[in-house]
Amino acid sequence: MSEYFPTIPAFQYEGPGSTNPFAFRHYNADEVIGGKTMSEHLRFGAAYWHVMRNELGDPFGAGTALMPWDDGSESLQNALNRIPVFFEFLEKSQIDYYCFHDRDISPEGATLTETHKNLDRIVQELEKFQNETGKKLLWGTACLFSHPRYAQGAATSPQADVFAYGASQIKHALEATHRLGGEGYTFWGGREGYATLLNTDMKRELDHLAAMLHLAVDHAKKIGYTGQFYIEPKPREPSTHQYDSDSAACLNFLREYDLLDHFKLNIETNHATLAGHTMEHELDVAIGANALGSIDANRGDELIGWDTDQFPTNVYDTTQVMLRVLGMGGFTTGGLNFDAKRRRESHEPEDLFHAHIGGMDAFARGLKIAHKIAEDGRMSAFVSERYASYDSGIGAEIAAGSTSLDALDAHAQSIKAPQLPSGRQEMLENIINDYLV
Ligand code: XUL
Ligand code: CO
Repeated sequence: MSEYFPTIPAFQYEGPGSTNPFAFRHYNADEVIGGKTMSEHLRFGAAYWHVMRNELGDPFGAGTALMPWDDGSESLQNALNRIPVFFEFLEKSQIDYYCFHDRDISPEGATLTETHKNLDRIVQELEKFQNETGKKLLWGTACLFSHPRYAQGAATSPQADVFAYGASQIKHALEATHRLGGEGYTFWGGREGYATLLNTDMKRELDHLAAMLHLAVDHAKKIGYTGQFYIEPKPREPSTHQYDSDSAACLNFLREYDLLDHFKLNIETNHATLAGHTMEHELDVAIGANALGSIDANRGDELIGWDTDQFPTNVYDTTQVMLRVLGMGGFTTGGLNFDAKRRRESHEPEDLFHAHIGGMDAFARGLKIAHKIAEDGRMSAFVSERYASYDSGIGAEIAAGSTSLDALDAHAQSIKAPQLPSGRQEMLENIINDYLV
């Protein structure tokens, strides 16, 4: 088999003292932490769109990425040529999963029928490489935001024929995901929103969006696909407002349209911050509804107001994420998909490896630290104690919904003015820092 990355060795774990840029300092796939191996906890995924298709352009300049294996064409042969490159990348990086949009892996044809034929051919090839390497599909999706036909939305387009085109793409992307054993199927509605309310019937658009999701759920049942559906929140960009703007908006939409039994959320760090939330906030909202499915692992830039999709390197943040993943008992169908790209200046193929090794090590450290914090128990004990007044007496009656305003009025008038214990934020921050060293 020819090597596309001849200068890059297969990564090994060498421990924290290593200075080898192609070795893990913290990610040790088979090391057991709290009863599971690191690879079982972290379930890393690589994004086909960033690894294979991102040319590293920005709004002011053309792409810079060197991709000697790619002839730059939109041909089926070029799409086939990328596949062995991607699997060599996955193998050398010890990344077990991947994710794709239909249009990342396979080009549009002259007709929609030809487009679907292209996808079938590519899926056949991906299946072969999955079988040979043991790599797995974390989730698939359809790209319903790049082509000009989707400029005014796909499921929320004012044109029913565009809706039908989108539905056709979803049907085939779902079937491809099913055939490849994909553990999930994601909806990210990049254009499912509006540029201005002057021309928008929001209620109709939301009804249509829900109709599309119901059609996908029905089709999954029909073909026997039992993977998990996800919605990926993001507030804007490319549209002015996206209906799936944050975790709370998605959950409300899913509840309103009777879809909550079929969907969980795929939460992305940079989307959380664009929504004006922390990642922890978005995760807690989802976990509270038992709806955290998967994570698109990346980070934004504090100084740039758009989706910079940088690799996660901040151990404080990865610790916060892993505290929550451990707290909910781990991923089931989901994982940590690196929806992240190199900077435009990092244009050499080897930068793909530096980027992913950094993200994997940052999450491995986050996992180890989060596990220690959980074992220590002081953080969770503090939070339990903070709400202990709801465990008995009048608090337990409030929590159980078995009291009334009359009873609370009588209680409040019979007691001394309430005293508040400290929230101890700084003490808790110090506990986290104790474990970061
Ligand atoms: C865009 C984004 C998407 C989704 C999949 O910001 O995150 O790549 O993850 O469509
Ligand atoms: Co994403």
